[in-house]
Amino acid sequence: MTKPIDLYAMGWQDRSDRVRWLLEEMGVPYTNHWLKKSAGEMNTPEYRKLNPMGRVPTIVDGDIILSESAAVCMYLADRYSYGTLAPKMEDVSLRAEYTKWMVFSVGTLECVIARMFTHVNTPEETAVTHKFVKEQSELFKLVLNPILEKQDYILQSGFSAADIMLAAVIPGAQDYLVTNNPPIQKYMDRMMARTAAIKAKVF
Ligand SMILES: N[C@@H](CCC(=O)N[C@@H](CS)C(=O)NCC(=O)O)C(=O)O
Repeated sequence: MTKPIDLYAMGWQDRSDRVRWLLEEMGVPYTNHWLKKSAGEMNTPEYRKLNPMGRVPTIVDGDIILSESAAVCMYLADRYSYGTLAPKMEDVSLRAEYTKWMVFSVGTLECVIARMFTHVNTPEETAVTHKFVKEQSELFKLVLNPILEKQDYILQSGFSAADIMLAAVIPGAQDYLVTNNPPIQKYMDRMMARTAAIKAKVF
């Protein structure tokens, strides 16, 4: 690596937090570029060249320009922590589990949680949304609790980028998934205590 990775973000608590956390865990040098949405900085021709949708996070790592937080974290962990924060391809079953949790975090968990920001335009709609998130959270507990009751991290092999993705997303459903649910509460306590997470101001 010749130059620090450029990380484009809006603020500490957007989806760039998980990327920053991973970079801190790996000790990979990076430069934060804080974009002010209100000043149109996500809409400039220069930024749209990096991310045509004008969203964050985006990274530039040499010739690589990449967006989508899960893809960014998978790329970075493979490139800079292969075999440690990202299981190796030859560890077939571990790698399969890892990939599942990376995709689950954004494709299943975050999709549901995101409704609480968008489907809340009237009191009636808000009630329906919260009922849905509550019900879905019961399903999430069915897959997460048995694992976190028996191990500290989502993979049996130990802490990985999959924990970063999961733990960065879970707090969005705090009331339904974490509160009064000791396995996930304790997991989140462990994640929030990590030096890299504190440095990256994820929580
Ligand atoms: N699936 C994408 C979602 C990216 C996304 O929507 N990011 C938000 C910030 S967390 C954003 O850039 N929103 C644009 C806006 O608010 O105008 C990812 O995981 O990176």
